[in-house]
Amino acid sequence: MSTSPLNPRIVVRKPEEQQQIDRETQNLALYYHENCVHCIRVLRVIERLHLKIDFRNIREVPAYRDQLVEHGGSSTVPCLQVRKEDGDLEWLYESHRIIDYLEERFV
Ligand SMILES: N[C@@H](CCC(=O)N[C@@H](CS)C(=O)NCC(=O)O)C(=O)O
Repeated sequence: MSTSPLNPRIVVRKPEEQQQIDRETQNLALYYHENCVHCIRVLRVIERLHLKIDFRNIREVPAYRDQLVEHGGSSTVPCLQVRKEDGDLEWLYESHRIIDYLEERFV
């Protein structure tokens, strides 16, 4: 992993590294909506780190909101769903916690 010469905050990876990261991010989904400033902060980090994460807009798809409330325990966004190796789902709330998680795991 390196960073862009034009913008040291933008992560650049070799193709094989990116493929490995893409495999890992198949287990992540972000519940969000577009008018949420906290969501936008998380989305910017996802973009900067070049992560392919499943985006689930709870205003466009009511079923996503239902999943979030039923399994996550709250309708608050952003929320990152993490599918662990044993198949269990973890629901990570709070934008700063989500950002810390992504930066620790993918930088
Ligand atoms: N401290 C939280 C704030 C999240 C928050 O306030 N989200 C709002 C949208 S911007 C929300 O989902 N409100 C509706 C609800 O909590 O059900 C964070 O940083 O993630």
